[in-house]
Amino acid sequence: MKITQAEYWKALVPGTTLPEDHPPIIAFIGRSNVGKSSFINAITGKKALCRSGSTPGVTRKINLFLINQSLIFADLPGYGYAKMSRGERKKLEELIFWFLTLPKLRLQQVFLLVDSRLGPTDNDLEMAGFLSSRNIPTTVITSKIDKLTSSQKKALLAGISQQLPHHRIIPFSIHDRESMKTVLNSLP
Ligand SMILES: Nc1nc2c(ncn2[C@@H]2O[C@H](COP(=O)(O)OP(=O)(O)OP(=O)(O)O)[C@@H](O)[C@H]2O)c(=O)[nH]1
Ligand SMILES: [Mg+2]
Repeated sequence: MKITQAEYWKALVPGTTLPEDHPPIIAFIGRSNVGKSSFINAITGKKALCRSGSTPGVTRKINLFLINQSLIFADLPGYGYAKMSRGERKKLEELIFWFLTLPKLRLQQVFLLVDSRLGPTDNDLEMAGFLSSRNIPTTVITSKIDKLTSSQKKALLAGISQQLPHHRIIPFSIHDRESMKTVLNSLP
């Protein structure tokens, strides 16, 4: 897929609805600070499309972006940020599950981002299980692969594919053009 157009469409919060004939959605999910917003910016080639940052908890809403007038990218808040208050964390987690269980949601695919350095957390494995229980096609993106040496990369990827054996796994870095091409080629 070649992305020629990417623009902010709208934020989705409980109470707002989507038109029934909305374009199919690809959603980006993962723990806080794993690199979801940066990932969208990298593959769309628009550095400031999504707000990203070094402090976790940057994305607080479900932000929808219209891609090539025919597809929606959904940038979700992250889960599992330990320093957030329990109430705030719960609110974001509820928002994620509210979205994933919206009736008539045309969710085509999820990109589940996992930090290459940490491997899947319990929350990531739980999310992967939830997505597969609902038959939502899921690709695992191992983010920030540039932070690893090549031997670390091998060992970590082997570990991750053991923990998530039924998933396609794409190693990714916002600094690696080849990994961006692989992701874009995997899109319809
Ligand atoms: N080195 C490196 N840093 C990255 C990469 N991807 C993201 N980052 C950095 O990681 C930090 C978090 O990125 P975000 O894109 O805001 O992460 P997020 O998953 O959207 O975070 P929340 O919105 O808080 O859930 C930022 O400082 C990014 O610059 C990558 O591939 N390599
Ligand atoms: Mg974000």
